[in-house]
Amino acid sequence: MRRIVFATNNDHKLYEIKKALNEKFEVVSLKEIGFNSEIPEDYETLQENAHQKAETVLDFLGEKFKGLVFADDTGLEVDALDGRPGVYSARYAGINCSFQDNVDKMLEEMTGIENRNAQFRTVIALVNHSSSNYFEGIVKGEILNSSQGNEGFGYDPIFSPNGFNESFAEMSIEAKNLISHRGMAVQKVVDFLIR
Ligand code: ITT
Repeated sequence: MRRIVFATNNDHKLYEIKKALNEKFEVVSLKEIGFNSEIPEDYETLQENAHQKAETVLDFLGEKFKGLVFADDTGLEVDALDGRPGVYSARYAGINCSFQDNVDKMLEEMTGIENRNAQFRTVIALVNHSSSNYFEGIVKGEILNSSQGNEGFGYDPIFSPNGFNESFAEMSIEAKNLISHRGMAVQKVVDFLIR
């Protein structure tokens, strides 16, 4: 089976992607290749950050590595907040904050705001030593008034995708993957590689 290295330090993402690519590709984690450093994300766009993460790991693997590396950068873009926190979603409540800190801050900032429309956007960078390709996935939905559910990670307990009465944190990984930003972007990667 074809192997792809996934450049993430987020175990939840790793798990989702492993499920999504199950049987099509073998997803290799950073732990498995012996990469133990923080991956930088210094840019102001999802695409540039995704590219930087994937390239950092490709450089680590060196010229002899002939395979593919991919990385995803994801942001929650809230209409009433002019698209914030967007590319800064991981550190919305401050550097080294927890998922819960971010959820609490979002609920507080959205208190009393009627327009709850938001979207998750993922950009995946897929790189090797001769090319880079990008794949975007978007899911639209709304920010709930309080947390619901215990599955998933990040902002999942307060995001409900359009057409569903549950939050992402009330869905199984398989159900989330079918409609999510990451699931959509991964499907485009699969179509590209299997074309
Ligand atoms: P890597 O960069 O190591 O992949 P990360 O957690 O820093 O992991 P991102 O910068 O892409 O990943 O994501 C920013 C934040 O957005 C992340 O910390 C979560 O809080 C949130 N997030 C990303 N994907 C999400 C999802 O599917 N559901 C809920 N929240 C998500």
